[in-house]
Amino acid sequence: MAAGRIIKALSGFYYVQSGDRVYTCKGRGVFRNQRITPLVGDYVTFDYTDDGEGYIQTIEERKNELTRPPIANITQAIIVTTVSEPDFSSQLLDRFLVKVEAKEIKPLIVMTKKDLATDAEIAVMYDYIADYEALGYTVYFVSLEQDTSEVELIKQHFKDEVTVLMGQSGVGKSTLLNVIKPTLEIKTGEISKSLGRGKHTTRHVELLEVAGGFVADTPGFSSMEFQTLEQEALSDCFIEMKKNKAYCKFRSCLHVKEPQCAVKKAVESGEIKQYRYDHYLQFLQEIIDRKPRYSS
Ligand SMILES: Nc1nc2c(ncn2[C@@H]2O[C@H](COP(=O)(O)OP(=O)(O)OP(=O)(O)O)[C@@H](O)[C@H]2O)c(=O)[nH]1
Ligand SMILES: [Mg+2]
Ligand SMILES: [Zn+2]
Repeated sequence: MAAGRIIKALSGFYYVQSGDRVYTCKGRGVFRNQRITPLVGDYVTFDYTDDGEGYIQTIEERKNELTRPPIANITQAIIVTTVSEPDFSSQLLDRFLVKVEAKEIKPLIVMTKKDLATDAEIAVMYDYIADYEALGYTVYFVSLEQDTSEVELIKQHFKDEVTVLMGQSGVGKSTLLNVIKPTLEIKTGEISKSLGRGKHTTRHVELLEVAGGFVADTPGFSSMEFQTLEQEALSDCFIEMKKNKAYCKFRSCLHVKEPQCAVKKAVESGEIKQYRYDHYLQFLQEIIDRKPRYSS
């Protein structure tokens, strides 16, 4: 029996890294019966034969898990956005931040394609960057191919982390990894021109060893719903609201129309940015309108 971590899942096989070796494992039948699916990122124990093939026996309790991408025990998310191609959307950035905050994953924001932006666009981005930095987030704004010293700083963040790259298709997630570790040679592409709209260049889920940590590059997706997040939990995912909500008159306050709401007061005073609050209201409505989900 040995212990390791699943670094890749493909066609019913789980590739488990233990020490310097990778073992090709199958899940025990009991997992199927219990409807447990081993996930990339799972810490497992497994039996194996001399040829390096084995069966996963136990799965350690997960610290967290995501469904898109299906991966467990993530410690960090790098949210990649662009200043143009595709255009920057603070709403989309907040959507990713909410996802990440809800799972207690540490976010890092990387804005790419600085070289494609006009001075006016760059100025707008720096306003946003000041806002997000004031919230406590770390933000890098770079041209991935040109700003080598800044990319070097981003690289430092990978060490000892299990990182997921998130962001729309075409923002430069795979490019970032290629620049940091050229031997990866991940396929990248311009979605709108050569491959057609919405066609992803990144397909399966795998943890790659990059700069002293593990990273999952994932295909970008344009729609992202809040499938399990509850109404009451949403304001905790806006870190500036989380601080204020303790002072709302009602403990169940959703910060919409309730009297003596500390969050709304902070919006009026400018302490909370109007656009962040608008996104909160938008996401809240999406959660309220969400169709109930029935298990099986
Ligand atoms: N000019 C410029 N182009 C960039 C930059 N970063 C990425 N690109 C280009 O943007 C295109 C898309 O990059 P990818 O790395 O494939 O994007 P992705 O986020 O991995 O996309 P998906 O895998 O589809 O989700 C490629 O042609 C890159 O060369 C940048 O900072 N500046
Ligand atoms: Mg990619
Ligand atoms: Zn309130």
